[in-house]
Formats: sequence, C-alpha cells, structure tokens
Amino acid sequence: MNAFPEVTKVKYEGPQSDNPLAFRWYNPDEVVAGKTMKEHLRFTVTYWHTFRCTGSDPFGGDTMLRPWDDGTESVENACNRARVAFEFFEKLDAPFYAFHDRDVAPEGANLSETNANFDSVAAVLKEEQQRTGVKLLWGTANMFSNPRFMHGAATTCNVEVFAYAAAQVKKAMEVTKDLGGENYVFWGGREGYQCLYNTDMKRELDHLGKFFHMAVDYAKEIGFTGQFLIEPKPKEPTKHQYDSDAAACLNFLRAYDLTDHFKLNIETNHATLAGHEMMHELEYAGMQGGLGSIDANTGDLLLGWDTDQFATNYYLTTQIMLVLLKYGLGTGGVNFDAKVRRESFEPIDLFYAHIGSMDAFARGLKVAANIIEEGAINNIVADRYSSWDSDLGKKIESGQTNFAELETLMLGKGEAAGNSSGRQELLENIVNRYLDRM
Ligand code: XLS
Ligand code: NI
Ligand code: NI
Repeated sequence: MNAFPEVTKVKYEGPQSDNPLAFRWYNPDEVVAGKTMKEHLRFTVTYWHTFRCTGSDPFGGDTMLRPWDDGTESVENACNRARVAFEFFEKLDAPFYAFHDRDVAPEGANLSETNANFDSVAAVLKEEQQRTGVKLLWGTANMFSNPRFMHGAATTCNVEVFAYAAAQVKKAMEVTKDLGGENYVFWGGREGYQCLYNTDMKRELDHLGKFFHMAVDYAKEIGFTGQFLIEPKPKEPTKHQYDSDAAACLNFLRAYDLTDHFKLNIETNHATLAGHEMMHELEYAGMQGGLGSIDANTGDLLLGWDTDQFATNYYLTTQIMLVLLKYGLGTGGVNFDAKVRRESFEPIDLFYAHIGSMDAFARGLKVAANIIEEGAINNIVADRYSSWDSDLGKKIESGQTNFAELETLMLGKGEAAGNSSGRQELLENIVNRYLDRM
C-alpha cells in the first residue's frame, strides 16, 4: 500500500518546526504528570469520518478525492480500504482506531450475508492490527442509517426491528471482542422522537433498559470485558434524543440499574448542542464516576448542528485536559470524531487535520498539567470554599445538624459572615499566563 506517498511517518520536531507534516507538541514518549503523552492521550482515528466521509451535504454530492476507493459496496473494496486505513494510522502514529460495523463492511442481501461480509473485513482488520500494533479503542453498531431504523432501534415501535438491532449488536460485540476492543459504544442514533403525539416514551425507555441489560448479559456470556459507553447527544437526527446529555444518561442508567456497567463517551459538539460547555459535561460525568472516553471534536457556535470539526483551540483543549487529568480516562481515549470540511478534499488534508488536533491536545495537556501541578486554580477554589472547612461546615456536610439548629445559630448572629470575591477574571488571566509560558 502506498496511498499517501507524500508522507513517510509523522514525527515530533518541536514547537519551532514549520513542517506541516510534523508534530510540534505531540511527543509520544515525553513524560507529563507521571505518564507519557501517548499513555495520557490514547489518540484514536475514526473510521467513519476519515475513511467513509464523502463530503456530500444536503445541497451537493461527493467531493472527497479517495483514489484507493473504487466507489463500490464490494467486500474487496472494503478490505482494500481497511489496508489503506492502517497505512494512515501507522504513518500518523495513531495508537487506536474506532469503527461502526457498517463503516468497515457493506451490508449484504440479508442478515447472514451482512455478518459474513463483516467477518471477511474483520479478518483483514485483525491482520493489520497484528502487523502494525494499532489497537481498537471501540466498536459500535450503526443502527441509524438503514431505513429499517426510521423509528429507532432499541426504542422502535416495531418489535422485529428491536430484534434485528439485538442481533446486530450481538455480532458487533463479538467482532469487537475478537479484535481486542477496549470499549463498546452505544450512541443512540435514532433513539428519541420527532413527535410526542405518536410516542409512548415510558415504553420506549423501558425497552432501551432491557436492551442494555441484554448487552451486559451477553458480554458476560462471551467474556467481553471491555467498558460499555453511552454517548450523549441532545438532537440530530431526532428532535429529542433520549441520551440528551450526561445528566440525562446518568439518570437513565440509575433508573434502570445499569450504573455498574456503563460510563459515558462525551463529545464536544454534542455538549454545545445541549447548551453546555464540554468542561461541564466532563465534570458532571467525572464527579459521578461515569467518565469513560471522549469524542474529540468541536462545533461552530454560529451553526446549530453537529459540524464535527477538528479541535485546534488551545483554550478548549486545555479545559478538556484539566478535567481528564483530574478523573483519568481509564480504557477510554481521545477519539477524533471529526471530519475535514468538504472543501478540504485531498487525502493530505486528513493528515493536516489530525496532526493539528493532536498537537492542540498535547499542548493542552502540558498547560493543564502545569496549572494543576502548581495549584494555580485549585488553590483559589479551595480558598473559595474554605468556610466549609470550619466546624459548622463539617457538621452540615456530615449530616449532623438540622434546620432548627441552623436557625438558632443565625438568630444568634443576626447576619451571615461577609462574602469574598469569585475572582473569575483573575482565573481567566491565570489560564492565559500558563498558555503564554509554553
Ligand atoms: C454522531 C455520533 C457518532 C458516534 C458513534 O453524532 O457522534 O459519530 O460517535 O456512533
Ligand atoms: Ni461521536
Ligand atoms: Ni457527533
């Protein structure tokens, strides 16, 4: 394979380099906060955007130039594409990739043909994983593209579609296990509604709970020990997705007794669509022990849809890394669920896009590590809450008091102690200072 003849292997050259095909910040073996950058970041290339994105939009057709792809839905083309994908992962020095079943292999005339196609391509993926050492971060099932899923998959009104979805996830879990996948993701593609008049929400959510329990049972049965992840998103394609944000997902998991088996895969663009900052979603998941992995992209705040752009903004990557360093990623990774713009149609643009975002995350990691190590933000936060370290604070936090006792205290004092400044502007300046320093 030599689909990318202009690139040999992307290497670290340091911040002064002006080589657009070199890393300026991502230095895989450099140790930051006790681990190498490679171990912290676990960069992952998504198969769907990088190898299946055609560049079409609602107003126009394909733009992407992909000379290795013959444009057919043949298994042969899929196997060839898989080899090109691994050439890309290797040259980019990306340690992981992630896929949907239908990205890697075409559907057949019926379910058994489809499964056989999947097996044929999976054999090539396995071979290429062994050849290159690139690993599978997660697998997932695409249960939203085929028209049969128009009403949803696990939340459909059509019981046989539910059964088909179960069969599809069963197979996707088997292949993910066979390829050593470290996680298995559920993004609720069409699990939501367009209209409440025709929707039995309670019944749909009960079915979703059942579906996830069957997945947990099957993982036990086949000995799949990877982490299950749910990926929150508030809308698109449906007007309301059930997994609308981290809080909604965690509430669902708790209600259906699934918290022990699932964590969350948090995506930046989905957070902004939900009206949250990425940092909010990460913190909300993290504080409840539910942060599993991230889909690293960014949206465009002037556009209201999932534009899935590569993140290059240092403030964003610093904020993300501040939370990831706090809670850790476990078996998760920084997965580039991002696509090049339809105007960036040449294969080399795939390299520019990934290199830029890998660098942005590496720099964010270093800045965040410095901020944490020097307590630059944490000391101010600790100070802000220091009144809670008093005897009174301890009594309240440990549940040793009640309204009547607190009333007596305040009647005696007449007024609460004065407040201190929130220091927001100072904190924003501090982040700038750490960014300047690098
Ligand atoms: C779509 C999602 C999707 C998931 C995987 O918006 O981000 O790409 O990451 O199904
Ligand atoms: Ni995603
Ligand atoms: Ni998305």
